[in-house]
Amino acid sequence: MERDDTICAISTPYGEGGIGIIRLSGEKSHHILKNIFRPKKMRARYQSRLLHLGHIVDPENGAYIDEVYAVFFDSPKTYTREKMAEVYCHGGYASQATILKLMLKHGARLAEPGEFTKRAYLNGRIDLLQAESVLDIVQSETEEELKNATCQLKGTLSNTINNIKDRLRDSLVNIEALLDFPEEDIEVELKGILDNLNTSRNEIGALIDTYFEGRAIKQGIEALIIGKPNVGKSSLLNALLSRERAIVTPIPGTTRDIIEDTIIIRGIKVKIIDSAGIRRPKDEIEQKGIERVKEKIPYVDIILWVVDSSERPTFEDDEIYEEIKNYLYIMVINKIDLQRRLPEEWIEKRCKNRIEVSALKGEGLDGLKKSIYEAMIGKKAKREGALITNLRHKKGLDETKKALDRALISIENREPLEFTAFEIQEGLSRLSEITGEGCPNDILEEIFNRFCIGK
Ligand SMILES: Nc1nc2c(ncn2[C@@H]2O[C@H](COP(=O)(O)OP(=O)(O)OP(=O)(O)O)[C@@H](O)[C@H]2O)c(=O)[nH]1
Ligand SMILES: [Mg+2]
Repeated sequence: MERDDTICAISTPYGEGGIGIIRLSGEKSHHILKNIFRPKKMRARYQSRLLHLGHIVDPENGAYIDEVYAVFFDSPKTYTREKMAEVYCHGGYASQATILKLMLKHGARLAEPGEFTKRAYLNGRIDLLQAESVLDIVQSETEEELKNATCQLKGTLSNTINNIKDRLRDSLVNIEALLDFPEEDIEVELKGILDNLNTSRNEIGALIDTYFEGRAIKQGIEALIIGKPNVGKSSLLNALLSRERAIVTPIPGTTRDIIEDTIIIRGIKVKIIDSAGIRRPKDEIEQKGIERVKEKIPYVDIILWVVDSSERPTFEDDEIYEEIKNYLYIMVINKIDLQRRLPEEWIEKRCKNRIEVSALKGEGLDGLKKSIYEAMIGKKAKREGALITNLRHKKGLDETKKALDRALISIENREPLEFTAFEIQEGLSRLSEITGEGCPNDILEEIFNRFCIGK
């Protein structure tokens, strides 16, 4: 990827639309656009950031391509910090493609995916965390996701990490002073360094703890409905979705395959998965269906174990309990509109977390949604600070925390301070990779390749 050349791309989605936006960035961007733009009002000089009405014209034959607005941005106050220009044309395929071709002909080259944002990062306008948040904003499907991504773009997470980095650098300076002037009051100094490291380590631990919540916000969670036949699993799916997604009948063994659909609970995408009732299978199809459910158990975030409150429990309920007891589950006691036959002691022995519903009458569903949310996100009011949503960031923080743990142990064991300094330096490098300094090229490639062209 060359950085000296001027890049161009269509930034709006492919297809018909109200307007189409074509962007240029690089030293020649103004020159290229001036070659193909004919303003309605001639001016001595194009003022930066002002919309100019005019036409895109092919200078070779004078052909008018489209009526457009053109805007020129002087560097460095631009998205990429380079000279930039944009054209707002009619949002048709031919108009956008022809303008793009003209720009290419006049010296621009087609941008690679995410190259505008990559230039913003390489030119120091944003750090890598902020660059990644741009992609998160584009890909956000819920308000919660968007809120978190915008927060990251504003620099909330970067600031938290930079503060920790500053504190670690202070510790390094203090250790070096101790190495140079060993006659200083070593106990007092060491206590200061220990406190400093402990605070940093705890802050990193707190950030790591937000990963589960962060991931739930970004990727959503999966809830598997499980239970023996006829307890009302498909009825529950339908009730949660408010539509007849799955077939419901009084015949046990109605559902044979996995059926899934997504609802949003307080801004979190929750994929609800209905499955075949678990029992001794009556035929090969049912057997395959039941195998599929069992295979899914370890991979979902939460299990909704449906039991029928109007029936006495059977050995099948207990077989299911044995399958799921080591995973996160909520017991959903269904059919509470009918007379109760499920003994309380049986329930109590098999669950910590239960909720009573009638899928048929739509009762208790809000309570169930609340329980799912709280089981996943916790009861706490949503925190305002930075959240970790990205596995790359979590891994970096995990490595940093390990390095700081080793640094703390080395002080406690009175090992030479050079060891402590080495571990702190290691932690600092891992943190710097997260914000982008010293991030290996292949990782940068991988990050920006996930962007669309034109962003
Ligand atoms: N009274 C009452 N009946 C219910 C309730 N929920 C489901 N049912 C009935 O129970 C029967 C079975 O419901 P389904 O939703 O098909 O049960 P399932 O667990 O999906 O059954 P399989 O797919 O066979 O495993 C149907 O006749 C439903 O109308 C409820 O809350 N109250
Ligand atoms: Mg069913």
